[in-house]
Formats: sequence, structure tokens, C-alpha cells
Amino acid sequence: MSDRPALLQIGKVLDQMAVRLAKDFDVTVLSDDADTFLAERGGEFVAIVTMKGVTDPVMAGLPNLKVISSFGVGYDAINAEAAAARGILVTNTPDVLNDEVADTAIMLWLAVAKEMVPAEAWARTGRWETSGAYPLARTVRGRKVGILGLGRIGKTIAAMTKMFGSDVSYHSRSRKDVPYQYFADLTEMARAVDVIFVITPGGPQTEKLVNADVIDALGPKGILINVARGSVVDETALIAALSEGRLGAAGLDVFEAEPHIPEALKAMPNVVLLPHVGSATVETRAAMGDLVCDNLAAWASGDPVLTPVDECQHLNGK
Ligand code: NAP
Ligand code: 8YV
Repeated sequence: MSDRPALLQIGKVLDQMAVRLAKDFDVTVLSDDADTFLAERGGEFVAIVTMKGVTDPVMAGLPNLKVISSFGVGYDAINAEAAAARGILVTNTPDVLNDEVADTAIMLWLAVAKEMVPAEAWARTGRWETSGAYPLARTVRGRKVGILGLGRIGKTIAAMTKMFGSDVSYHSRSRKDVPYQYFADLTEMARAVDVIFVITPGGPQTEKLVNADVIDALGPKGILINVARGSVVDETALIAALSEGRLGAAGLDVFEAEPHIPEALKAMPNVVLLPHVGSATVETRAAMGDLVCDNLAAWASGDPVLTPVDECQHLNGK
């Protein structure tokens, strides 16, 4: 029997994480046949490290669980309220990825507005020689920008858009002390701006927040950038609006049923698609991995963890 706490690993961790975790914990990877595994060994584990959330049956199958360290700032794939009710501390990886995700959001906006993907294809396939100059795109300079979710990443995106002379507005649950116009009503903001960056958490509270009305209000020249979660945008309404010309264009890093992307979106020239790579650089993923391990190491030493999720703040250090 090991004297180190038993840690259950869900998903493949980075190599640097595996090295650190093995020092403090007795690590076991959750097997594919989770039901049988949990029935036989569920009682052993006090900690989870996860790269992809924790399902309710897995949480229920771990009666002695005390801490979940999750890779990523969004934790919509973990029932944090249920965890808190059981006294389980959940941690995530905020802040270390703000710049990276904001960079990805801005990249999507530029790519969409300046038609980078079709223009690149025009160059690559020789159409420049056969058909002449690529048609004119639209500038991102001096635009009215709306941020849906003015949190850590939303504020970073807002600050970056200032570089392009943007006039920034935002919609969040609450008004912030910032020099941007607040819209209590999302549809009204959509009517007032040229582009919306979606950067709220996922989960039931934001489910389809960007609905057909919001999309119609953004309008035929409007651009929607989603780097939040696929669940925040009504994907069916988005596809309909794009194909009927009621929305101008979209840049999407996230989708309703990842890794599936609807064929209709793939076929659209006015859409730029990314496979959920908002934070996906070696440097930022390394920083996220460090924070996941720092949280677990703090917990194992009996210290407060660094970044508990809101629902679990009251359990920290207890
Ligand atoms: P955050 O600091 O918690 O900010 C979230 C913002 O969303 C807050 O301003 C909050 O408003 C707002 N919000 C929450 N619920 C809302 C609602 N029902 N209606 C309107 N606004 C609402 O989170 P963050 O660190 O910026 O991260 C945001 C999300 O980005 C994550 O949860 C994750 O889903 C996503 N993300 C995606 C990637 C990617 O790879 N694409 C990477 C990182 C993060 P209040 O402040 O008023 O409560
Ligand atoms: C990660 C993310 O891709 O932090 C988040 O919420 O969506 C991304 O940074 C994801 O968590 C990795 O599994």
C-alpha cells in the first residue's frame, strides 16, 4: 500500500504533469470500462486530475473523493454545486490563459473580416493569375465591438480591440467599473454593434444565450465570434441565419457537439472554423498544467489551493 494519496486520472495529461503528479500521488488512469472499474476500486480515490470534466456517474462512484483539479478555466463539464455539497473541492486554471484565448479570438475576427481563408485559397490555387485580384474585404478598424461576458478573458479581448480603434460595449450579468458601455439586454447590444465576441462560461445558465433574436439583431453585416462554449450559441439558428444572409459571418472555436462540426458550417465561405484551440499553445498549456499540479500539491500538503472555483471557495483551507 502506498502512503501517497490515491489520484484518479481522467484523460491524457501532459508529460510534465505526469512527472509532477507521480511525486505526490499514487496515480491510476480511469479505465475505459468505468463502471466495472469504479465498482471494484472507486473507494480508493481521494483526488481526481481531469483533462475533460467529470461525469456525474464517475463522481458518484468515488465515495471518498475530496478534491478535483481540472485542466481549463471552464468547468461546465463538472457539477461543481454537487461536488461542493459533498465537500469536494474543485479547482480550475483561470488567468494563465487569458492572453492566449484573447489572441485566438482576435485572430478569428481578423480572419473572418479580412477573409483570410478564401483569400489564401485564391493565392494557393492560382486564381490570382487566372482571375486577377481577390475581391475587397472589410476593415476591422473603428468598429463597434460587443463583448458577451466581460470576465477575465472578455476584458483582455476588450483591451486588445482598442488597438483597432474599437468602440467597446459589453453584456454580462452585472455592470462593471469599466469605461465601456453596458447593455443589460443582449439583443439591444447586438443591434448596436458590428461584432460580438462570446466569452461566457458554458452550462445551463448560458444555454443558447445567443439565440435567433440576438443573431438577427447583429444582422447581415454582423460578425459573431464564439470562443466560449458551443452551448452558448443556438447552432441551428446560427446556421439558418448564415445561410439565409441574416448574419454576415462567423468565427467559431467551439461547437455544440464537439468534435462534430455540422457539414453546413464546413461548406460556408463566410465562416472560419477552429477545433477548440483557444488556449492550445505549448507555452499556455504548460502554464495550465503547472497550475493543475500546483493546486493538487497544495491540497496534498494541507494548504489552501490556489484557484478554487466559485462554488467551492468556502471549502478552501478547511
Ligand atoms: P470569467 O472571468 O468567469 O468571466 C465570465 C463572464 O461571463 C463574466 O463576465 C460573467 O458575468 C459572464 N456571464 C456568466 N454568466 C452569464 C450570463 N448568464 N449572462 C451573461 N453573462 C454571463 O471567465 P473567463 O476566465 O473569462 O472564461 C470564460 C469562459 O471562456 C470559460 O468559462 C470557458 O467556457 C471559455 N473558454 C474557452 C476557451 C477555448 O479554448 N475556446 C479557453 C478558455 C476559456 P458577471 O461577471 O456579471 O457574472
Ligand atoms: C481547453 C478551455 O482547451 O480553459 C478552457 O475552458 O476550453 C480550453 O482552455 C480545455 O479546457 C482543455 O480541455
